[in-house]
Amino acid sequence: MGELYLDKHVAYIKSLDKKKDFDAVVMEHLRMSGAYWGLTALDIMGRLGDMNVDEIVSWILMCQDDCGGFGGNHEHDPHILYTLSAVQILALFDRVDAVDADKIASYISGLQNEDGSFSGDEWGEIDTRFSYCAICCLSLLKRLDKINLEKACNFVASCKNFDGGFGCAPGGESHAGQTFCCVGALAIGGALHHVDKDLLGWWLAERQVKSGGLNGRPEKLPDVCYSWWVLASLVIMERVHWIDRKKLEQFILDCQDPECGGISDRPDDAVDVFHTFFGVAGLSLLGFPGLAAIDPAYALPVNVVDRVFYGHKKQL
Ligand code: GRG
Ligand code: ZN
Repeated sequence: MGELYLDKHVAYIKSLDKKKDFDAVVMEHLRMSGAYWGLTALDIMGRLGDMNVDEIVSWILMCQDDCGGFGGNHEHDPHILYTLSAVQILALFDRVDAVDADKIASYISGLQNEDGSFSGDEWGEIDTRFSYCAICCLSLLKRLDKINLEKACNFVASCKNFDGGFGCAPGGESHAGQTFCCVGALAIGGALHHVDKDLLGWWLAERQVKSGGLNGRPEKLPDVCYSWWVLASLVIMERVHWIDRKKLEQFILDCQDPECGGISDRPDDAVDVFHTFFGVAGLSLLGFPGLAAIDPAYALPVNVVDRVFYGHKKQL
């Protein structure tokens, strides 16, 4: 088995907080999601305890708008993507009670459209990514009753294509990222009967290329983040044995920077926190030793999801 440079990845993620270079500026507007990727990766690697919880929680609270939604950073406009990331981070730290769940739920329910779809923010762009964010976030807040869940799931189902995959809107090309959002939303919403598991399982398994990596659509290059989008969908549908797991594991390990830590999209590219998270998360789904299990629908450690729903004691 290849080596996972766990300590290096922990050091890389921790170093991002202090960085003030170009990457940090680019990251500024999606800092909330960046924080979710980094912190969840740390938790899977067993190192979340090193972080200053109160400092992070008070920064998250500063990013909340009066309407209940969260922005990507302090004084940024609210968006459903960052609202999910904020709630996911609070769940990681067992601090969901620090926010008013009804207020967040009212922001999210206000984004649902007549056809069951969700807009990402007040500007109205519609995408199945936002359906996933709405359903995942409300489920974590135990407020799924605040939307029309049946309509939400029917809209997601209307984005299913002839190949079994899903797109961003009805008629949109199948893409593994959107497919994860739709399968995840339907799994959480209790509506997986809309998924043709064999047809979609086949399309997803075909995403594996010679190097062992996975791509997001036919004819495209492999990329470590699809080790999440594709693999999580296969795990939810119980079809993960349809790909060569050992070859995928090796592809992810080949994308590590053994000196400075972090994981890139493809071998020898520059690392970033997004691909570091999805690499570690993919290895977790593959059962790599030394990593905590991640839930394929909520994209949070299994022990965190259990704590949210069954109130298990904090595991430090
Ligand atoms: C909590 C895990 C989690 C997600 C939140 C934001 C979101 C919900 C989901 C995003 C799903 C998505 C659309 C992922 C795809 C990201 C990606 C690699 C896009 C690149 O697409 P192309 O077409 O690249 O530029 P390809 O790989 O097709 O060449
Ligand atoms: Zn990628």
